[in-house]
Amino acid sequence: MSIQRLFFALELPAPLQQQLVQWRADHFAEGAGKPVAAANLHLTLAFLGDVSAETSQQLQQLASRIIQPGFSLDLDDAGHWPRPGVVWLGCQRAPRGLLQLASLLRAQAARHGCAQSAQPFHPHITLLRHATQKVALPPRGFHWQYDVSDFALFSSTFSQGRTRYRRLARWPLPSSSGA
Ligand code: 2AM
Repeated sequence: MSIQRLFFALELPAPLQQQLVQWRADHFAEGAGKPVAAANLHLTLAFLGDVSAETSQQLQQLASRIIQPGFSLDLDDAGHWPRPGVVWLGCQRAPRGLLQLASLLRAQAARHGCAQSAQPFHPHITLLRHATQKVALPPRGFHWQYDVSDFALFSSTFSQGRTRYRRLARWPLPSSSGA
């Protein structure tokens, strides 16, 4: 049976990925860490780890039954976690819809044997990895906003020194106005 490394995440619109990459280049020193490729910028909702095709199918079926309106995400916060060496972008106030969706996916994953971190969920987009030294963060005042209208399941593979994410399935989060 094939095993895949999977995670549920929010995809970022391609123009926003490009804007973030530009902002990162403008505000972080070159040696600050290893930049995540533009196409790989995402917000993880639930990390599943290495799972069987059967578990993947079960979790996809549960994901397809989620009925939840979309929400607006304000990216207006950044931080540095020196221990995992992550520089991230996030939100000062996470929208309730985001927390609900992540909580549901994480609970479903845990029930299917995908161990979830004991750390509280802190929604973030990883910008730099291997950032274990002190990093100067840009002053507050930056802000990107986008409307989240779906979530997706991705596989992650690593080969020839590159991490590749591939979207396996996507589910809509309808507009809350019903439009
Ligand atoms: P990160 O960005 O904080 O490193 C795909 O690997 C995604 O899953 C990444 O966004 C990564 O989060 C997250 N991830 C990888 N390994 C993880 C783990 N052991 N626990 C929780 N999340 C993990």
